[in-house]
Amino acid sequence: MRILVLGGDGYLGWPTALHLSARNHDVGVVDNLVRRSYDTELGTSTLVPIADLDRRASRWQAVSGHTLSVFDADLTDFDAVAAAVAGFSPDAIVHFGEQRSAPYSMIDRQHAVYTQVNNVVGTLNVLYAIAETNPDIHLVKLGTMGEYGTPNIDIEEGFLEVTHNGRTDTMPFPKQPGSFYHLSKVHDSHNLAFACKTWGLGVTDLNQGIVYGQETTETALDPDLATRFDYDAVFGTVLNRFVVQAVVGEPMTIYGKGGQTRGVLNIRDTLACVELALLHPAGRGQFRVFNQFTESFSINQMAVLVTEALDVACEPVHLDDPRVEAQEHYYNAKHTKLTDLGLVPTLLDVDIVRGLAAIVQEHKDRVDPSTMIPTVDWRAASSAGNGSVPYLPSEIGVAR
Ligand code: NAD
Ligand code: USQ
Repeated sequence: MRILVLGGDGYLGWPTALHLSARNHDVGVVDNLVRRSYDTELGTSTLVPIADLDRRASRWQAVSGHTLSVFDADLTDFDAVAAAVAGFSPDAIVHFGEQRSAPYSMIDRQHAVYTQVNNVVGTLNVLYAIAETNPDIHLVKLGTMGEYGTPNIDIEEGFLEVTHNGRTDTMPFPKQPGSFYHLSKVHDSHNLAFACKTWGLGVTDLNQGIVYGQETTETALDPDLATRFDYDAVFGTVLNRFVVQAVVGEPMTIYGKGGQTRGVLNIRDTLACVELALLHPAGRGQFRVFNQFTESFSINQMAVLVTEALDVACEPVHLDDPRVEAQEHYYNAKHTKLTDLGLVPTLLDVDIVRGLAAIVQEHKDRVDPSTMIPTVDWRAASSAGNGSVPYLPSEIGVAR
């Protein structure tokens, strides 16, 4: 297949591009490198150093013999998206290219607006580019399990059969997202479903859980092929953060009671799931939803697992939860569609945690503990910045 990976310079997009290229697909990578500018804005940095995109691509060619086509394009610029799609002529597009941090979207009005414009407009442009260029292109779009929130009923894979006043219909599962970022994914999902119905596009919406891990088979081949690893309080996700905190001797930061339960998956399973979705495409006019995670844990359980796996010097701390979220709740989310297609999960255990800790250990001199303290307060609605994170609104979305 010819596959265009949008957001292909990011944590997940880069290893996915390599994974697909290694399997002899022709892969193009689209990115405007904005993720690197959030680091400049926030004063943060990936724990594992990463090469620039051109160097990554040329190193991959040297190591594997495969060429990656690189497109420097902002998805909110329709002409640039259309040129990349027409120029590469893909059979499928994998769309990772969004602002993906919930805390970043909750910093203040500018960051909320930026996140929703970037994500919703970018995805709309991709849909239009597909519809105009070649409606047979299968779009595999990264959504999030956080679209559903934490309802007091079982979470189905995308749709719920509802009987109301004696009549029955299958409806999109109700959405109760917990941040302006997660809301952007809900808006995307509605736009995707509408485009499938209206233009007959074929789309797979992957409602992915929290990803942990850093190394994949291909990224391990050369330091210049490494993918990023975020541990700061804005972009770092919980398990990755706990492992870094444990290695450097900082307390693991449990927000609130720690009964928040989430679906998680290993970074290697992200690659496998995307590949399965590509190999078994949605048909024309079909809007599919897969819940992409392999197991679920409460935050307290994650802290216990890391404590058991590593020689942890500090007790975890329960901080006041900076987010507005249920801290104890029912959670039973279905996730059978990808295993039905053949996914063999890589489950979290002490060996996986130790493997990740070894990577952290190698780079622990790069850890800046000050960036691990949560400063974004969900309850503070500010149109002028909450003062805790330095940023230049005029640069958001254009800084390189
Ligand atoms: P990331 O921030 O590391 O990568 C996203 C990439 O998209 C970056 O390289 C960024 O520069 C690029 N990008 C953003 N806006 C763009 C635009 N307008 N034009 C072109 N490129 C743009 O994020 P990630 O962790 O790799 O996540 C990838 C996708 O997976 C996101 O859509 C995210 O919502 C989803 N997801 C991630 C996780 C996780 O735990 N990391 C979990 C569930 C879902
Ligand atoms: N949490 C802690 N301590 C921490 C960090 C987080 O207790 O130090 C808690 C949070 O309060 C939350 C949970 O852990 O309840 C998850 O937080 P997170 O930052 O690990 O993940 P989240 O904000 O949900 O976002 C991440 C990715 C996002 C993706 C989402 C999948 O950044 O792109 O969409 O995971 S999901 O959670 O299924 O929505």
